[in-house]
Amino acid sequence: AENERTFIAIKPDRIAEIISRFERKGFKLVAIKIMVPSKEFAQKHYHDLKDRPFFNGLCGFLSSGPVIAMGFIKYGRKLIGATDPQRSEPGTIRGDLAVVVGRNIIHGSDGPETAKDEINLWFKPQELVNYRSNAEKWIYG
Ligand code: YYY
Ligand code: MG
Repeated sequence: AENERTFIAIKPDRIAEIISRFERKGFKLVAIKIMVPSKEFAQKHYHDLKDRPFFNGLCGFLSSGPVIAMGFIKYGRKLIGATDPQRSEPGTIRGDLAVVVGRNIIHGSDGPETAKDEINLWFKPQELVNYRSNAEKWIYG
């Protein structure tokens, strides 16, 4: 649907390059901030994976330093690439910029429903901005 959203979280290396990939593809940035998530916050974010053996390390990694959290309008995961960077296609963010699975530099929500939950977890309603981009004005008048 037209209003589907994606939640993206990245580690602070290559911020500009990663944002520009979404921008070039026409994703509209509606929320952004930098924060250091607590371990408890990371556990909430990854709650679906709490029974996996890598859960503790993964939450430790997410809370180990600053994270840039972003909400985009448009849903899609193709730009991100497969979970394991060794299997991500060249041209995807993970394929081009990541090396090991436990440190794969970018999180993207796995569907429009999860995206809603994740945007609600990471952002307050007033942190989401409504606007029309220049491309939308140009195309739709
Ligand atoms: O959605 P995506 O990030 O592609 O994969 P998930 O299955 O949701 O796992 C989240 C996160 O966990 C993944 O980005 C790296 C880490 N992980 C891991 O360290 N080892 C695995 N075998 C699977 C996932
Ligand atoms: Mg996932």
